[in-house]
Amino acid sequence: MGAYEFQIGDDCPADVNGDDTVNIDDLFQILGAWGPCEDCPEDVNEDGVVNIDDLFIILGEWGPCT
Ligand SMILES: [Ca+2]
Ligand SMILES: [Ca+2]
Repeated sequence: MGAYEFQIGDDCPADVNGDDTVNIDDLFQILGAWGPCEDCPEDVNEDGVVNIDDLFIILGEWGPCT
């Protein structure tokens, strides 16, 4: 019963740069896109804003995606 029960299909939403790993690069990309952002890969939960919620998802999904 994790705090973030993300269903990962054939893609990993927290992997914002698409290298199949959630790591510091994705975290920095989140920080770089911080703020209102529509249709951005950095907006992991797709609520139109890149913020702490997306950062926590990144941390929860940390590591290889597959
Ligand atoms: Ca990545
Ligand atoms: Ca978001």
